[in-house]
Amino acid sequence: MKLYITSASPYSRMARIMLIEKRLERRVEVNPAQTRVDGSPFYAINPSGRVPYLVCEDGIGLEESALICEYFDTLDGAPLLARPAPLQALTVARLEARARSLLDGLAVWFRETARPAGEGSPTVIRHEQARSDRLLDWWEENILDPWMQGPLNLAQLTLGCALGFEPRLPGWNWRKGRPSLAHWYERVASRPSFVATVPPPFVSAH
Ligand SMILES: N[C@@H](CCC(=O)N[C@@H](CS)C(=O)NCC(=O)O)C(=O)O
Repeated sequence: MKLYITSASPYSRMARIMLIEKRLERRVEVNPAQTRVDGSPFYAINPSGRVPYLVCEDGIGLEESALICEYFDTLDGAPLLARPAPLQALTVARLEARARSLLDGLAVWFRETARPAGEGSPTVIRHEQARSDRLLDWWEENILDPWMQGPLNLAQLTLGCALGFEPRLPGWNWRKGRPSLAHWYERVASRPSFVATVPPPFVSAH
């Protein structure tokens, strides 16, 4: 299998973490992809141009980080991710959606920051900063939910990658006033799979 990633992408990081957690290093070749570049050869592999992207052994292509994580988890018939019984499925799905909202907003914030000088929108950045503040306050109140404290699941993986996006957003101090969330994060971030996939710091060109 071939996994296409960029080292800075938090979505790619989710797939890379699962690859390590599931010890799939020998089965999956990890390839850096060129994203957001005119004429990138990656567009011939994945028409959406997004990472992560997995080309399975039978040639089928999968996009979406959560889907790729689920796929990796099912390969050996011994799933690692904690899954609720069907009647509780909504409980975990709603936590995962909340974490995904934070991650999606941070990705937009970063993208605006990284645009060429004069092209980033301060209005969009302010909007995303306010959104992340509200969501982080919500997480500070809800991080003791049993599904966030128990074995790893997609909600924890997504939230961990959102909070772990901090090297890409210089000056973002999500820990301030959120001791429970900071405590929770220390445990997740100490997993070897998280340690091995920390994104590189962002250095602004302007
Ligand atoms: N919902 C997708 C989001 C993936 C995504 O937006 N990836 C970004 C990198 S962080 C990307 O590939 N951007 C390139 C582009 O938009 O052309 C997922 O969960 O995998």
